[in-house]
Amino acid sequence: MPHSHDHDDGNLLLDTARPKVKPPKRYQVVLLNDDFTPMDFVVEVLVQFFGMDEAKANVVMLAVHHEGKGICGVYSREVAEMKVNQVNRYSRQHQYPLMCQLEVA
Ligand code: TYC
Repeated sequence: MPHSHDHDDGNLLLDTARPKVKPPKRYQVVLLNDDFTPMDFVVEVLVQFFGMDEAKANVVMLAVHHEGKGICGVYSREVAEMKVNQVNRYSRQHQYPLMCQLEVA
């Protein structure tokens, strides 16, 4: 008569084979300051790609301007990578050096 798991459903195979499931990592999309990208363009980017309203976008833009970098949002790896690529492509299309990058949260 088994006794070590007599409080569970008795399915020792499933019980011992079950892998540890870790919560997925989160990734922050970070915007970097530069001396050339116009403030209005940065605000437009924050509204368009991060769903901020104008007021929030202005606060974040000024924080990046004064502190050198700032977090635009925190996402799964797939979504964070997509946003970084969208922002950098859009900035290059407009010939601004605005840089967006990924960091593990
Ligand atoms: N420093 C820029 C300027 O004075 C504005 C700016 C803000 C640029 C945030 C990039 O991520 C940035 N025009």
